[in-house]
Amino acid sequence: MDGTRRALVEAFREGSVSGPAFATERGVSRAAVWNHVEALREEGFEIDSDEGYHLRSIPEFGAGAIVFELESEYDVEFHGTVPSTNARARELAREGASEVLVVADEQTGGRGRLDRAWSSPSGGIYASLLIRPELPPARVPLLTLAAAVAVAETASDLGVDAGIKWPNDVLVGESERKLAGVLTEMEGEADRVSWVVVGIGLNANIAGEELPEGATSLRAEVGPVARRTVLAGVIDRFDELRGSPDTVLDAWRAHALTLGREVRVETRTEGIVGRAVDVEGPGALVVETEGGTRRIHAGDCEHLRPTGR
Ligand code: BT5
Repeated sequence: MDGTRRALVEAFREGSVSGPAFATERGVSRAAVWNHVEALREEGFEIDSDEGYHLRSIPEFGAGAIVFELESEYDVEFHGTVPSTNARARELAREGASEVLVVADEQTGGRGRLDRAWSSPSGGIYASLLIRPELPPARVPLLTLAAAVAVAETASDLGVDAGIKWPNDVLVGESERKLAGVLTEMEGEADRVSWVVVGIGLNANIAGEELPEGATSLRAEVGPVARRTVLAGVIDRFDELRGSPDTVLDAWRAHALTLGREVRVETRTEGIVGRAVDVEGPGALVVETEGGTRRIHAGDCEHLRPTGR
């Protein structure tokens, strides 16, 4: 967010502030202050102007509100409803855009991996980050792990008992109900990525009854949340991990529910049963089987026994 606009929101949040005094203090024109106020009002910020300006509320969700909370520098495109934020981000990628976060309150055609459906009622967080990292395609799975870490840590900060099932499911509690999933899509050549879209679906302010079986939401776990703050927390943490890729695997291990567990992993060609012992770069699950050690790069993982947590 523009520095003056951010300072203005911070100042008006504290109490009533006179527009001219703020303008003088920041060294900007009164008209500029007025323009910022009008733009914020259009974004849904409630600003009183009886005796000076006073910020009454920040919208729970929306482009302006997310940009206000975000520390990292992404453009935000917000939709009340959209078929799929990943599909929209792919479209933007084809138009040449980058560093854009596409967000929706609801999706009508949300997708999981392998073209599965992602249930996306209003009240969730559906977000797709379009980036053009300097990475060989083979290292892209690291970004998926980073996104799962960012969600798990943000949920834990809210008091949710969240952990990660390989590679990218964020699950809650002993019954391992699914809170979030990540769908990464990319285009590139052998040695260089052209673009990556990291899509995150996080059940936020959704009632349990509206979710598929085996799923949970932040609302069901800890009550309603301000989605702008939750999403900004996830994206800023993701941005940090993206900036120090060498820390991703350890961060992932720290939240892993899969390591040390008996698992069954369905790959495209076979089902592998064994004990998951580690994750290796760029995101392979290491499984000890009766026939020896296997490194699995992609698949669906099932935890075969309860955690004992
Ligand atoms: C995932 O797929 O977990 C990745 C989901 C990514 C969704 C985001 S939302 C923003 C962006 N735009 C999109 O169109 N997609 C991304 P997968 O591992 O294949 O899991 C899919 C399975 O999770 C489904 O088959 C259901 O069993 C279950 N499921 C569907 N909707 C769910 C929900 N809202 N919460 C929990 N589980 C769900």
